Amino acid sequence: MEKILVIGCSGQIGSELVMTLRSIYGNENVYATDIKYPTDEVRDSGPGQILDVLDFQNLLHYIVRNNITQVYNLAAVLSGNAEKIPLQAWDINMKALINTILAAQQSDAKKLFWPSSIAVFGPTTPRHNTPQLTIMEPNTVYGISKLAGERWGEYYHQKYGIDFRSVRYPGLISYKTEAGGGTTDYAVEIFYEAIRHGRYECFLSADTALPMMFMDDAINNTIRLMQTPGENLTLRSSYNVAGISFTPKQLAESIKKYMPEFKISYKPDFRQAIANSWPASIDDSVARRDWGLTQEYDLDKMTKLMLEKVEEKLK
Ligand code: AKB
Repeated sequence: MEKILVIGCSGQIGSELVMTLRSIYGNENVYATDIKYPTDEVRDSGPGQILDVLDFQNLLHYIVRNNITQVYNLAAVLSGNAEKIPLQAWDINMKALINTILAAQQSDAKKLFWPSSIAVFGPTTPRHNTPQLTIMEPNTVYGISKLAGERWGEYYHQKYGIDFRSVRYPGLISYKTEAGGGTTDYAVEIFYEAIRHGRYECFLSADTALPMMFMDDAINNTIRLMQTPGENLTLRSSYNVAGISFTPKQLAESIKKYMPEFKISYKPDFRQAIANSWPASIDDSVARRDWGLTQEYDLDKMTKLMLEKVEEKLK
């Protein structure tokens, strides 16, 4: 019987991941923690509490007391915010990971999912169809912490047998909980502004291509990776995930198919430099081969659903 802990259950990924895991493993077997209050559906459908992953003793106690066997640790300061508080972000991102690894060593929670990101790549990485193994010289605090985290995960797997699993998420697009502090957040904000005001001022330039993925695809693939027999996994650092690559201009054109009056303008800010250092598209053939990464949503299918759901939500 798996007992699963999701750390960061109130965030963009966590609020949806918890509900999907509960539908698979049973509400009572999926524990949800965060330093922020969760959504009503997360709070009301199963166990959980306010818990700070940086507080190691409390974390370990919670894991042992509830016989946790798997942890999804989603706590992180994202790329844009991390640039404003570099050393604090480094501290939070690394400590959150190391605490869950150490807790895994001292408990039965040996299986650990930790999200990495396309931010592990940098300006010297090949920008198109970025390979799984390539030059990695990230120049953002967030990217440096994600790359270091991948190395720590692989190290603890090889040396101490921790069942560490990870994907390099592209930008994630969802309607339930808004993202916060990332460079790819424009691709979520744009839908809210389209519905509210019929227009959007984008903080990236028109032709900035970045890889993105709709949340349902991200959640399904994350769970698929966690359910794959360990012997099939040839990588214990983190798997490339391509998603769909598009520019703000292409996203705006997709929105216009459903909202012809929609208007976009561009006013790049400090996040443009971050986006310029990331890949435009990704090669994820290793993930497809090892654990069957797939994806259901293309740009227009995602746009249509986002517009419908954000409109419903704002009503
Ligand atoms: C961010 O923009 O910081 C994140 C990411 C790509 O990891 N969405």
